[in-house]
Amino acid sequence: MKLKESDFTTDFVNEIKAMYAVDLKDTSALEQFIALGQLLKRYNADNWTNTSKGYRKNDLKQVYYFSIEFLPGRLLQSNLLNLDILDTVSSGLKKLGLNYEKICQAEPDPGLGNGGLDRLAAGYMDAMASLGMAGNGNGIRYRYGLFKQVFMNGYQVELPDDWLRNGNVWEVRRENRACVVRFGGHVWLQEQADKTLRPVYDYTDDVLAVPYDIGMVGYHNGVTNTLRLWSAELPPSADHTYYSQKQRDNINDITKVLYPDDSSDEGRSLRLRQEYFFSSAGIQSIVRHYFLEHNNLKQFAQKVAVHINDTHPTLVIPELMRILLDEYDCSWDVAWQITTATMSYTNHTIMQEALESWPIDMFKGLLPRIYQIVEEIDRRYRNEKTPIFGSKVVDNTAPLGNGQVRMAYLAVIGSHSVNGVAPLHTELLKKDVLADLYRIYPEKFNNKTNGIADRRWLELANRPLTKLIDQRIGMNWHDNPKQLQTLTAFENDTEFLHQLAEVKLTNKQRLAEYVKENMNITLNTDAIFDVQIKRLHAYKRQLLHVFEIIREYQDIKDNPQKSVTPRVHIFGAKAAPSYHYAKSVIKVINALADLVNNDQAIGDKLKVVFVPNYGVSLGELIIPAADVSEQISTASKEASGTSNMKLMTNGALSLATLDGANIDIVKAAGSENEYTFGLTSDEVYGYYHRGDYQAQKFFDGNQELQRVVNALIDGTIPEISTEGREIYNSLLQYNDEYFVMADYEDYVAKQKQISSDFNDVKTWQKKSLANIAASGTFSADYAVARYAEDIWQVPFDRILK
Ligand code: 8GP
Repeated sequence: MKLKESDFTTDFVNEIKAMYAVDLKDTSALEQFIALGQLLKRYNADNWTNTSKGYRKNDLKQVYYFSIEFLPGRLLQSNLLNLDILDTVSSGLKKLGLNYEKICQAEPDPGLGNGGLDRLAAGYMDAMASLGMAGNGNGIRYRYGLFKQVFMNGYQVELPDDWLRNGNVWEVRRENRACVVRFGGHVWLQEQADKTLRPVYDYTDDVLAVPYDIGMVGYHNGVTNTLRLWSAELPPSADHTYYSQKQRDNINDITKVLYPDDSSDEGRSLRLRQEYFFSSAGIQSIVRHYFLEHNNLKQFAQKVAVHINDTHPTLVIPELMRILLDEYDCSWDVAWQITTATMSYTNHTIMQEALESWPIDMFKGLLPRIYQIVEEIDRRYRNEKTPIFGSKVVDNTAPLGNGQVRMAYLAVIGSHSVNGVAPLHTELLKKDVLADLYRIYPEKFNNKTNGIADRRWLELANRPLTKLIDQRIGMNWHDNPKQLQTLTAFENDTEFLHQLAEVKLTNKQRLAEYVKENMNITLNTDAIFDVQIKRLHAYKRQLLHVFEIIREYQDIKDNPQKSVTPRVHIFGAKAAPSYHYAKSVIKVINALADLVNNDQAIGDKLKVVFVPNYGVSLGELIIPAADVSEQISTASKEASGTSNMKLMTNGALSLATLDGANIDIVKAAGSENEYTFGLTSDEVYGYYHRGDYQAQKFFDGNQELQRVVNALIDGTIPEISTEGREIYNSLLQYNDEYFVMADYEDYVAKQKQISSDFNDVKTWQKKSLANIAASGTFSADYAVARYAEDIWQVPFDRILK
């Protein structure tokens, strides 16, 4: 949009007055942020209205991306960038004597997600809008996010993430689009005058689903799509006095917290209610919207694509069936044909424990009509497939089995497409996790490698680098990130490589300031910034990184005179509140940080920083400052990873196993520009098949490793006697489920190589450049374009070459 700076400053001052009835100088950064958000919403109102009108007028096929979580990050800067008014607004605010950075930081991080698949969903929303694609998001408006992580005495403590305390300036409540979602009660089939059977519901618990819409602003194209988040409320028509406090709580609880504690039955049942709640509300709203322009169901699957992001929204399948059968009198066959043609599913993990299933009793009690439909899907599936594939395969893959409703199987059976998120992951789905279903439906399986919102992670998070790139190759890459490849022309340009190093230093200084201010640790910005940022999980092997730190520490202590390349090891990670092992690793890292950071003999040769409360905003600060990107999961376990891509585009070199999308990163940037190590996924599976992995052997065969592992239990690191012992036992008594011991030697060798290579600044920067140049291919724009072409069959405007 076009905006004159003077118009903006006038509008902004007026907005402040209208909202707060005080002078600008008397407002806080938070108030300024909220006023700015309001103003932007107003500036963008025509775009938003016209986008929906345009889709309707042209009867465009719409994609509905269902995800139980979205992790958008702060929206102010990305909205400004996408509206093409970032410079005008930031300089206008400066003219008004305001601190633009501070205003941006006043925005709370939306507590609507927690990790990989949620961030991916948010990035895809941005990409859909930027491609001019009719893409809608559908999720839950959580009152509280996952948790705010603080460390007390080195332990993770979870505080409520009250992110909505000051409201959410980007959202619009649309009470007139609310719908009712039914839980529990009895369902029976009543014969109608025309002899058909219709379900009748008695004694249900009805919940009002109220949508809150957030505009998803496209990049420089005037498009604004909608992310619709549902909030659970008491139905308004009912007399509230008839609701007991318990009933009210039951309703409010549905959208209260992001991730209910699933270690209890109550928590699990709440999670199931959340899943049906947003699936049902979303599907009801889609059908209602479809019928605004159509008067029969014939074109439904040509006009609507529903995407199931991981298994949590799988109930969209039986819910659409329910509506088609019960409310539109479709035959089963017609309803099933429409449903499967509409649905597609992405799997995000091969970890068995993350493949959701629900005890049938719980499911049936909570969702009786949906259960009847799932039963019928199961019955028909068995009838159709058993004669062809035999009862063993069918028993192993049917929606109902072992007393459970198996969500992943239901998702595959009820969708026309199933995709993994990196080539290796997709192969493992076919070969292992969903192998039997792949035999039955080979045509459904395909790969869609993940992509990242590069505008957020490069253009916004790393303005100095963006500026440098623009100076060299112009700005076309902003529209078509693959053009970053042209940067390779400068791989031997000493001046450019020097400038790259300067940019990195600037970003490291920025991070160092934050760390000093918030954690009172002084960082040596000449050191290698070695970064591992991701959820804390045993398979991601933060422990291997810990081992390297212990090794470095012991080495410096043993050889105080030896010259070393200084290192700063940076972690950011939340552990699930009930994940005991992960919390022990946090404690160990913090204890190690205390030991190392306070040892005079170590000085600034080695520092360990565990930044609390890692999230999108901290990522934006840490990633541009990274020299090394730790992607060290056990091969086969990380479906794709996306921090690997974000770090790559910011010029970090990967220290990586051949897992997930690391493999594709190494291919794209060239293996000479990354540090790969460790078992391959075939080797890991080899151990599984033979059953002959012996962690003890690796331990016995390597004295250095023995000393490192022993440091967990011999008092080297104070205050971890319990945690250290647990981890020690997980390695030696329980045989090291994630092959940390097997990969140690190779990992350390690569770390040593890094320490030596880092000193050759020019060669290092050349490698860094190779990473930046090759990173464009991992843009979410391309990923979403592939989904659109292969799975959703929806058109989009921007042609990416
Ligand atoms: C994550 C994968 O672990 C990660 O490799 C991938 O990059 C990301 O999804 C996006 O595709 N998976 C999850 O977050 C996940 O499976 N979560 C479910 C357990 C809830």
